[in-house]
Amino acid sequence: MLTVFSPKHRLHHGSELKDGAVTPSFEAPQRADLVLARVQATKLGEIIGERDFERSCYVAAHSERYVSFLESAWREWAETGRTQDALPLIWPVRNMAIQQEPGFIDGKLGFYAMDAGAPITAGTWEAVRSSANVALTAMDVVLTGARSAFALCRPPGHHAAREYMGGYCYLNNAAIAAERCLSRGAQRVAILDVDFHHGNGTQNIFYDREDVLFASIHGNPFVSYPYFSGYKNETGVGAGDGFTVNYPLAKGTDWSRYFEALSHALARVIAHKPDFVIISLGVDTFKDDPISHFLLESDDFHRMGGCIATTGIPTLFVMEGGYMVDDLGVNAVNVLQGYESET
Ligand code: OKP
Ligand code: ZN
Repeated sequence: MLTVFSPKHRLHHGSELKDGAVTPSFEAPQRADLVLARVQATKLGEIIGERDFERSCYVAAHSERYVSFLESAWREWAETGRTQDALPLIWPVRNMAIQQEPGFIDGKLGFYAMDAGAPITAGTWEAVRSSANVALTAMDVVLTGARSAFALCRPPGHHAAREYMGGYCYLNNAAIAAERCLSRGAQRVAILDVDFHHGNGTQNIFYDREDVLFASIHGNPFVSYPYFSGYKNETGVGAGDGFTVNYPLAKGTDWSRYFEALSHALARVIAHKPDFVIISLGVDTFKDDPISHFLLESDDFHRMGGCIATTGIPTLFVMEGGYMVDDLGVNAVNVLQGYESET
């Protein structure tokens, strides 16, 4: 399987609030470098760099004003004389003016964010853009006939919605890749999100759409981030009703219970008859992940890849989360090798 990777991901390294204190983010540059090292060590396949894509490819999944905000946020923040990461400190909530973009950067940060987990630094936009370009480049490899490809994206994307960032995510790489398929003639796409956290951003982008199925297996939002999205009764709206499928699972979920949900989700994916499948590949379902509560073992990721291969549909893997860095490379590449062993 071919891998697409950009060293530009290293331009983004931010901080986050953990237990009320500012600390270096779990979503650190070494993550992508460790996955790349494992791709190399296992000789998974060729590794290529990303191509550049038009801004309109990002706007296909996001609003114009949100992309403009991402492009200029660091400059606007730095112009006020501040040098630390830009983090929002106020958000529009129930019954506030949530349609009007503020004119000052501090207001814009809250307007375009769901949490304080997506800091903007000097290199953030370059890295974010490269991450989306990695996904687009890998998608094009599958669009031109490969049965699969691996987009080694960083930063991740699945919490980024049409008009907000959050949870380490800025541009939604998987959604941008899905829009790419459709613009290149695909009729239907399925996105299966196996990251521990609910892909609220991807759900948001396609919630009213019948052409893009979104299925997600994740920690029950009643007790897990992102808390306000990912319940079973969220099934889509309008024409999209029935095209969002959520599988919230309990803390302590192990492979046998995970496998049940995965089998259901894959059956739904196949029923959609998609031209392409996109996997939002988070491996923070691992038993030792520092911010998650599932119990998958490294071998289970190999099994997961084998299950995904049973669709027989061309598949793009897009890297999302996974924070136990000691095992991250093995776990992520196990999915890809498990997939290849069944094709
Ligand atoms: C990203 B992905 C807020 C940070 C809370 C965010 C977890 C994001 C997970 N200060 N933690 O789905 O792996
Ligand atoms: Zn996650």
